[in-house]
Amino acid sequence: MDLGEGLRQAIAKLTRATIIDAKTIKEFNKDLQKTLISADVEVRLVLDFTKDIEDKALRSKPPAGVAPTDYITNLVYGELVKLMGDTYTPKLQKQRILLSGLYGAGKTTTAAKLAKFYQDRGLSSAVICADVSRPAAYEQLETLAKQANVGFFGIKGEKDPTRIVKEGLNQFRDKKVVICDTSGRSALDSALVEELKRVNSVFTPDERYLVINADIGQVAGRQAREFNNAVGLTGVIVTKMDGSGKGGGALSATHAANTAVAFIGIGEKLSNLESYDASKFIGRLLGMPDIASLVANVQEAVKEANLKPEDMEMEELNFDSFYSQLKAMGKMGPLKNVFGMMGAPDIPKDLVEQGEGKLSKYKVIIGSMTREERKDGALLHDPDRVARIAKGSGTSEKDVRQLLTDFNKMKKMFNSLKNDRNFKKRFAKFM
Ligand SMILES: Nc1nc2c(ncn2[C@@H]2O[C@H](COP(=O)(O)OP(=O)(O)OP(=O)(O)O)[C@@H](O)[C@H]2O)c(=O)[nH]1
Ligand SMILES: [Mg+2]
Repeated sequence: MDLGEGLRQAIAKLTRATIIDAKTIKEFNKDLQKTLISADVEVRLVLDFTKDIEDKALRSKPPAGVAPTDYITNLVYGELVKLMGDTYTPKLQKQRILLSGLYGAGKTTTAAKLAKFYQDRGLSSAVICADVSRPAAYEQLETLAKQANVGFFGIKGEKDPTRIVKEGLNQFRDKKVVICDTSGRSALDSALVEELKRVNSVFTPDERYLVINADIGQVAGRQAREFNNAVGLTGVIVTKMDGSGKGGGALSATHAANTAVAFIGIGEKLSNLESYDASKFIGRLLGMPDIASLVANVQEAVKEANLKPEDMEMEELNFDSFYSQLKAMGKMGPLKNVFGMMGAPDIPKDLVEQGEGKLSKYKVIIGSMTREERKDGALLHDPDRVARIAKGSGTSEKDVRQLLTDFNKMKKMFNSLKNDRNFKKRFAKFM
């Protein structure tokens, strides 16, 4: 279970309680502790956190007209934001950015993402490859820079990173943002510190960001502290927030180490980078709508998925509508986040990430169903029908059963969205 899901479940349980007393709060806190610790938030931080909630929830009374559970939810929200750090406002001005970090943290990808981030905001950008250790580092960054449509500089085979940086800076004098990618190591050793210091002295960066992978969880705190002591950081970038259950641990530990999270990486694509905003991040985890980014995301996603408000007034799902819905889902990558922000977060990941191959297979399978079967999925509990459809469509029974599984998942999700009046109201309001 991920952090958001755990938090939402704890709050849902609290909402169902008839009275809020010391015992309910204690139990609620226990749920919070479990989910935070499983997200790898440091135990000490978790205990402080739940103690604060207990103190506040028991000592203060909700203001008139506010339901106790809403009051406590808000309290939790506020405390989580405090736990996970501050908002970072990227400076939209001329600057040099140095990235450092251990092997595979996401430095090279992030270099290109950052260049795109600033260039999309009107600042011409370029990247320099000063990673002289990793084979093919040059090609990797060159390819990414091309994709991002930003400048690239490197010298193949050059072993002195300071020479590369000097020439790169010379070449990019008229660029507004220049980002330097550096060598990784398996640990922060003296050789890495030495190399970073040398690059630092010729590059003279305005920002020195440490790139870390969310998967390392609370170890992020120690790493941030060590790099900060060695080379002086202006911020930390936490990547792979999309794929890790330990992101909460990494963020809280970074914050506790007195270093600021500047950006988060939320996917492999070059556009999957966000400047860090703790309240937005927590709001999303809790399924509380964040109005500004919600509107922007909805507009973008709706345009892309060709979705109309009527689509939310769905009839009972059947195989006729399944294929078109599945196809729309595929285009709805961004909508997944939007749903999350509107408080209906848990769309099965595999439904959104259908590959083209699977889709076309499903199309022929559905084409081999009789009209009755298409209208009434229950008929397909019959193994003879499954065998016939597999044969007719030139697929296997396993494929047909996979389709049935996906179908049932989507049906379940549609039903829960349909019955969620709040979600529908919010959705309609934003369209
Ligand atoms: N899902 C996801 N993958 C990411 C993210 N950022 C980077 N990656 C992937 O992580 C892998 C490693 O990324 P790199 O950018 O090569 O990491 P690096 O720190 O430059 O690695 P070295 O140069 O070997 O030290 C790549 O496959 C990236 O696509 C992210 O935010 N989300
Ligand atoms: Mg690299």
